[in-house]
Order: sequence, then structure tokens, then C-alpha cells
Amino acid sequence: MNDGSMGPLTETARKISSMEVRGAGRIARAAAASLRDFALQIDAQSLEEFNSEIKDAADILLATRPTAVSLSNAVRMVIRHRESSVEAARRSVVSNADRFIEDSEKAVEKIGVIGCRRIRNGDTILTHCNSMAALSIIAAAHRAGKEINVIATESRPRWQGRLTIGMLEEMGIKTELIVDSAVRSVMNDVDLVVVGADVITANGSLVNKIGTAQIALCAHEARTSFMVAAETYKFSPQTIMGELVTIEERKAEEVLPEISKFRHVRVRNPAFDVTPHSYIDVICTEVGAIPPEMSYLIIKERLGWEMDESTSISNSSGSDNHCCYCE
Ligand code: RUB
Repeated sequence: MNDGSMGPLTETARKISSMEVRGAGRIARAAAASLRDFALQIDAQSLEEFNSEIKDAADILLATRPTAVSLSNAVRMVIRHRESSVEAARRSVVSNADRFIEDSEKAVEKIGVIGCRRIRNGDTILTHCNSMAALSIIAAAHRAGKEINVIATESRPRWQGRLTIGMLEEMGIKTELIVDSAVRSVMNDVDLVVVGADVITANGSLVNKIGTAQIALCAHEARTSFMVAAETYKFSPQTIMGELVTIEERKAEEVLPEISKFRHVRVRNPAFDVTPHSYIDVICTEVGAIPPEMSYLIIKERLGWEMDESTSISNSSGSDNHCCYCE
């Protein structure tokens, strides 16, 4: 392996693991950019050597966080090429990465334009965690001159809600911050829940920040609309092949820094949970607002899904995380 040129890519991997770079879309774009920069540095004598170096680099990135399928989809889209020389393969990887990053940014914008049509003047919107796709919808509604009010959860244990309220503050949007457990207390004031996605499975279920499933349950019980904002690269081809989604379990210290003082307590810290498709009214993608039941078609048509070995790229490879699996 070309150790000298691996430095920046390893640094990106470290930032993704530590969550300095976080959120499924950002993770995917950072991985694409670091593969592109790495491809430009590879000093390979043969195509086999080039492919093997790129594959090793991809594996380092894939081992960072196991849940977000945007990471494995981005890696697959960037490293896939049919070239027969090192230089052509290098050019392919670079242009794949640039295209992925550009398309991904445009997708977030387009989701805003499409999703904001579902927001009415005077609506109160509840959001969870910090999702660029969900915030794109809220920002687009605000730009369109709709009077909106946002309720943001804290999103313990990593407090992503503080990022969200900072962004809403900058946009000048009226915002209320609540503790995660206050969701039911405020749900009757909410017109629409809008959240992002780490994974949409073949049956249309959503994997997103821990707590999302409870919010969906509350929204369902209160007859409040539940909208998911998800670029098409958040849909999981692996789930068509029957694979289960790996749910990342992070360190106990994130929840309880003084855990070492407790001899009989075990902290569980799953970072994501699963919302059944039956609780989701609509998934807003860059190609339209679709019912969750259409997820299979998105995977088939948008992700160029084929029954080949590239489909089996999985984020969980080599990860030290303690993971559990779900449908
Ligand atoms: C972030 C999270 C976000 C999705 C979508 O979790 O659950 O809702 O990743 O984000 P974490 P985006 O903070 O653990 O990465 O819409 O920005 O891709």
C-alpha cells in the first residue's frame, strides 16, 4: 500500500469515526472527495495495483461508521470503472467523485423545493437530530415566505439538535428546543414531522437517529404527518439482497462519562433506530415525493442495482463498533 498518500484519507476516516464529519450526506461527500484525492496520488505500475490500492482505501472509509448506506453507495459509485489503463481509471474515479458530490448537493436542494410544497403557511414542523435534507425543506419553505415555527429535539447523547437550532437561528426561523422526551407533550401542536435518513430499506422502512421511531409512533397516534427527506443514495440495495441493516452502537461514555464508577450498570448506546414504513406518509427524494412502498423501484432504477459482487459492499467491514442488526 502507498502509505505516504494514505494520510489525508486516514484523517478523513478518523473525522467520520469521531463524528467531526457527520450526517449521512456529508459523510458520503467527504468519502467521495477523499477517494478522489487519493486516486490522484496513487503511484501504480499496473491497473491491478491501482484497483487494489483504491479498494484498500475504500475499506478504510467503509469501516468508519456502519449504518449510513450513503457511505457504501458513494464508495461504490466512485470506485466503479471499466477502464483498462491506470490513467483512464484514475480519470474515471476523479470524475465519478466530482459527479457524486455535485449531484448530492443538487439533490439536497431539489428535496427542499419538492418538500416545501407540503408545508403550509402557519405550520409547526418538528425535526429531530440534524439533517441537511430535512433542513433544506424547512429553509425552502421559509424562503418561499411561509410563516413557520420549528420544534427541534436536543438529540441526546450527541446534541445534534444544537447544530439544528444554530442553523435555524441563522436563517431567522422561529424555533423551540425541547428535550427528546417532550415529543409527546408537544405533538398536538405539530402539523408535520420532517426528518432525514441514514437508510431507506427495500420495504420503505427508515433507519435514522435514535429516537426517530418514537417520534413516528407519537405522530402516528396523534394523526400528524410524518415526512422523510432522503436523497436516492440513502436507499439500500443490500436490503434487496436480504441483508439486514447494521445499527451502530457507540461508546458508553457518550451517554455516561463516569461509567467506570458503576460496577453493575451497562449503558446501551444505539445511534439509530428503525421506523416501520407504515408510520411514514411520504419520502421526499430529489426525484419526487414517493410513498415508502416505492422504495424498491428507487433502488432498482436509480442506483443501477445489479446482482453482482459490488452490491455486497457493506459498511460493517472491519468495524470495531459493537453492532446489532435489524430489518
Ligand atoms: C445523523 C442523522 C441524520 C441523517 C440524515 O446522525 O441521523 O438524520 O444522517 O442527515 P449522526 P443528512 O449525527 O450520528 O451522523 O440529511 O444531513 O444526510
